[in-house]
Amino acid sequence: MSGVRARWATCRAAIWGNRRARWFWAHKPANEFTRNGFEVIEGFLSREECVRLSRLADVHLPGPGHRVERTCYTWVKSEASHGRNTGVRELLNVQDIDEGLASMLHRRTIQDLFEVRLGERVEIYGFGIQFDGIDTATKRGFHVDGFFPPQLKAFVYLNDVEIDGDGPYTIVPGSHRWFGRKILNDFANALSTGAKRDMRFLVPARRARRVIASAGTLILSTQDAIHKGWGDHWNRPRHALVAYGTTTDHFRGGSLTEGVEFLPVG
Ligand SMILES: O=C(O)CCC(=O)C(=O)O
Ligand SMILES: [Fe+2]
Repeated sequence: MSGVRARWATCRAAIWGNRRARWFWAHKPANEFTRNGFEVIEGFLSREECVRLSRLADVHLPGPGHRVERTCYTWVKSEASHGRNTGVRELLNVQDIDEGLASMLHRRTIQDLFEVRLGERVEIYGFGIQFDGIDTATKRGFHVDGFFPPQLKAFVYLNDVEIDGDGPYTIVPGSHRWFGRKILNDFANALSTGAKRDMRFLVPARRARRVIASAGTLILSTQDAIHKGWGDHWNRPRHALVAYGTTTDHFRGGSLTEGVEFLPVG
């Protein structure tokens, strides 16, 4: 496809995706999660469980990206060529090496939390544990992970996030319902060299909420809301458990595969 046609295809996809997202959110029950695009629930995990999961990740995360066991692998973001979020390492499909997480998945604890808010069934692909190292230079700015289908993430801080320098999750309340601004940003990306789904313009940074919270706090989030990790993450690394899901209607099955392309073959 020629450059112009590819760009036009990107713009059409942005319009289509945002229209479907707008329709999706227009038909949801009214509550804090559907209004803001996220909800913060304190005390979801005990401090002991937070320490246990952080240690489990620390055992496997050092070194280059590699397979651990079954579908569990590590993803070292600095191995991607885009140069963003280079301080992040993640252990993916942790449910395959940890009974506690396997049982949480099976009991549908997180799925239920989303379901009561969305009024529809939700599936989780799997759990990741992220180590987000100190990074004041390469953090990706405001973006959405996708427009449609809805991508749902549940983040649990595994250590206290007390100040901006601890790297809080940052999200613009209500922005999952925005339409024109997201499309314009995607047009701008198609016309320049902007990364897909970056939201660089018309985002009022003052309205963004930085989630400062203690270890064990759960953040339910829909990733079509405009969000980012905090760019000036200077104080201490952050560990977070992340559950990745979507509505059952859009679930493709299988477990997490993000970043597997960077694993050594064999
Ligand atoms: O780690 C964070 O605070 C945000 C990262 C992010 O953009 C995401 O997980 O979609
Ligand atoms: Fe994101």
